[in-house]
Amino acid sequence: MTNHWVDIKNADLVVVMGGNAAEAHPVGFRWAMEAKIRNGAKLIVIDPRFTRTASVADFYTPIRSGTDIAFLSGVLLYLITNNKINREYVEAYTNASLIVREDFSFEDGLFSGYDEQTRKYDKTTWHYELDDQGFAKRDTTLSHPRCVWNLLKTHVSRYTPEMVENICGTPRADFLQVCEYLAETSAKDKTTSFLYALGWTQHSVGAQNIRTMAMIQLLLGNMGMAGGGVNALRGHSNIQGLTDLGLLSQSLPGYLSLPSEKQTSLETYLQASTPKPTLPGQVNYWGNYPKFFVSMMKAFFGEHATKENSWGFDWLPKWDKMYDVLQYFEMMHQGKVNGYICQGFNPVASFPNKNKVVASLSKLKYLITIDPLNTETATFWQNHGESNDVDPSTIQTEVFRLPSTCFAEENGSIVNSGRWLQWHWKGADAPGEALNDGEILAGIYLRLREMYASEGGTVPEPVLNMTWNYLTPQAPDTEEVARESNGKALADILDDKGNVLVKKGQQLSTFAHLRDDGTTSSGCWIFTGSWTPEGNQMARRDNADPSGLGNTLGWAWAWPLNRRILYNRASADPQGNPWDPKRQLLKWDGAKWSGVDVADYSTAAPGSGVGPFIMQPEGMGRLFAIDKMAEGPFPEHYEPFETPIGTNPLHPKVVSNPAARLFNDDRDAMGKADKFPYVGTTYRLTEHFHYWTKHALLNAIAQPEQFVEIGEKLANKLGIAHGDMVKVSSNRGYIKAKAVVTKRIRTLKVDGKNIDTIGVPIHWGYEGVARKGFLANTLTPFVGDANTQTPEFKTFLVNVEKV
Ligand SMILES: Nc1nc2c(c(=O)[nH]1)N[C@H]1C(S)=C(S)[C@@H](COP(=O)(O)OP(=O)(O)OC[C@H]3O[C@@H](n4cnc5c(=O)[nH]c(N)nc54)[C@H](O)[C@@H]3O)O[C@H]1N2
Ligand SMILES: Nc1nc2c(c(=O)[nH]1)N[C@H]1C(S)=C(S)[C@@H](COP(=O)(O)OP(=O)(O)OC[C@H]3O[C@@H](n4cnc5c(=O)[nH]c(N)nc54)[C@H](O)[C@@H]3O)O[C@H]1N2
Ligand SMILES: [Mo]
Repeated sequence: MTNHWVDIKNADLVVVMGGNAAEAHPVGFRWAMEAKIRNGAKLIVIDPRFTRTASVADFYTPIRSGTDIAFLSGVLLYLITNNKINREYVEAYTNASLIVREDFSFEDGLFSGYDEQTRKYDKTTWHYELDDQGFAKRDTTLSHPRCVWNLLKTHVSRYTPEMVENICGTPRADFLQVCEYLAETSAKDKTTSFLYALGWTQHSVGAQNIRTMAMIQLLLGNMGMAGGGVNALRGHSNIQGLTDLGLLSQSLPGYLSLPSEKQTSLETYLQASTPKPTLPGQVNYWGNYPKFFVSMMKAFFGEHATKENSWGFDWLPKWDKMYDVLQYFEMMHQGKVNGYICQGFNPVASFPNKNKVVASLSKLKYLITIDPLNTETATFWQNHGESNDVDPSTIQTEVFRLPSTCFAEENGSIVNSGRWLQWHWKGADAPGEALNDGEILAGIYLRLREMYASEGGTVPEPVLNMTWNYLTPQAPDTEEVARESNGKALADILDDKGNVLVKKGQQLSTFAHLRDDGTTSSGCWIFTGSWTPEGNQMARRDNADPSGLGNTLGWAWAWPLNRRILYNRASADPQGNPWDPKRQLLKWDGAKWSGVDVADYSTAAPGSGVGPFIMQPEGMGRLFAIDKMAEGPFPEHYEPFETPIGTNPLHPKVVSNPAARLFNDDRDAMGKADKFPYVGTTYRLTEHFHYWTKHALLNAIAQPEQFVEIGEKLANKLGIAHGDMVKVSSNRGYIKAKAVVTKRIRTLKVDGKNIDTIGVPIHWGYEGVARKGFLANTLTPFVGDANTQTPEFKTFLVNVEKV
């Protein structure tokens, strides 16, 4: 979230699209209700199903799953044509006025630079035209034909209300009603908050779904505003912490990137990772990359990391390709992986194409699961009848189960969707022989280190040189790890004039004090400030809220630097006056910004032209994403890989995302609408949490067994009655389930055809105390988003029969 949970109450319009907050985030959803009931906000829902969120909304309209880019691009067109934008904001704070290279193009569904062989883009042409000094050319009158604004207008011109209706199946009048709701919040004193989750991310175009919405927020002038923002409602309670700490295959803590094999030296790596400003005078905060990186290496390797050995750069693994989970299971499937450690992850249940996952695990030599529960993954080798019909005698994988504790059984911090690090305290001791994850990992690490020390091995340095100075090495305290993440001074840190800012040995209070000369260490730069000389900031529990805007700066601690609303300088106009006085976050006092939030770059004077989007080299929000997105600088509608209409009404030559993550055998496993005519979509229920709570009796009683939802019209046509047993099949397998016949799912008219959707909740399997049965992911396709590799769980093709 750029904003945070409590801030939702400040919105005039809450749009839930690509999520079902009432059901999946029932506690946080109170802030949407607070906006509606106390502040008179409107709540609208756009979802293929009439959900529990829709049931309390002011307005609901359906959409065909996988078509939100068309819908949102239609909104962009509406806002532009009807001049319902915050023009001043767009001109000053977005890259609308920057001029794009002459050789950039878009034709027949493809942007310039596409290579069909590698299914990748060369992004060189997606860049600004630069002047002699290397700065982007700009036309503040927005009249240059190649300024972002005019390119955007041309790009979205195809997404007329007719086209939106034709692609999305949303009735035109409903679509226009949504446009009107949004348009109202282009006023300077009105904001929209978008709440989304998997309904947007779990698509082969997931990241671009979110970009399109972010572009709407820029046009409306809603970024940086209380009650505005781009608000991802995160899933697992600490999944925000997972990305913050860089637990993805190409990441390092604090959104640094792991070097690639092409970056063979510290110099080439830092050069590639440290951007130069693209407009004069901009903050370009990522320009500090070397300070974050060197400080992290000092936290990893301590005294072993020196200037002479490039801070241990050679000890980091270098990636040759992405090792996201899809890639990894593909490699396993090809027999290229020996062992797999599965920690807090149940891929047989949660990953697409369950039969492929089981076949992949069957090729391992060993599998380790670290989990408090028995999972389908741990018992993948057992025959569970129709739902897991394997022959154990043919599977050689040795499975080790290491029982772990659960989060409530240890101290630690959890980062919520609003980037708040909240400290929590252990509630109870874990049963039996369970150890916490830290102890398990420490145990494995210390034994490996012993083996490297006594037996040697290839590249022993990363293991032997790692800092491990915890009081009890085999059981690091979460407090020690938290202090390490925050970081400290390794020598006296001086300012420009030679005054001591931080004394040697002291905890740091801000990442502004990080250095690239080895005198500071910090495990995760964005967490600097969470554990200062004043102690654990995450444990603070003062909920005072003087402004009434809900920022509660004394409650827990938010990264970065306890800032609650990102880009908050954009809440004031270029002269420094708040766009909306009742949403005033900051005030300029002649020397710095301060107020009811921690200012984002507090010393940039109004009128100085220092853009509020300080992480971007141009200091502006991007309507044209110059070099980031895998499939194009503008979002474009591509059909899901299993498309019910078999074509793309905009450009039949390029149907689906040309840069999506897809392996050859999975392409062959895609089904077509002739055999699988219905759209399958998967989702969760309040009564269960994924695949854990089927182990808990009360949850198992509340929702005892797999069901699927079928619209009345289709059910009548197929002769299926409420409570009948049905077989739902895709080109990858089938499940059997009880039919719930419902009015909540409508038949939609798309590209001249009637399209029906089958809803498949995800929570059951063959372990636990709920009724045993199939795994929903038997049905889903093994294809991922081009940027995040998130699987396309939300749209695929199925058939339904009564059994
Ligand atoms: N009770 C409970 N709460 C949970 C979880 C749980 O298992 N149980 N899981 C947690 C986790 S890890 C996560 S990530 C979150 C997920 O939170 P959500 O994303 O809110 O949950 P889902 O139920 O997966 O899907 C949300 C909605 O997206 C809709 N949808 C599907 N396709 C599309 C589309 O193309 N466009 C639009 N506009 N909507 C679409 C679906 O119909 C569904 O209603 O929930 C978290 N909260
Ligand atoms: N078809 C379909 N598939 C989906 C989704 C969907 O919407 N549709 N949603 C996807 C999403 S968003 C998610 S997040 C995934 C979830 O996928 P998983 O993360 O694989 O599913 P969980 O059941 O949450 O599994 C987490 C495991 O962690 C264990 N655990 C709990 N606490 C601890 C701990 O402290 N330490 C350790 N070591 N283990 C612990 C639990 O017992 C559980 O077995 O599913 C994905 N799969
Ligand atoms: Mo999730």
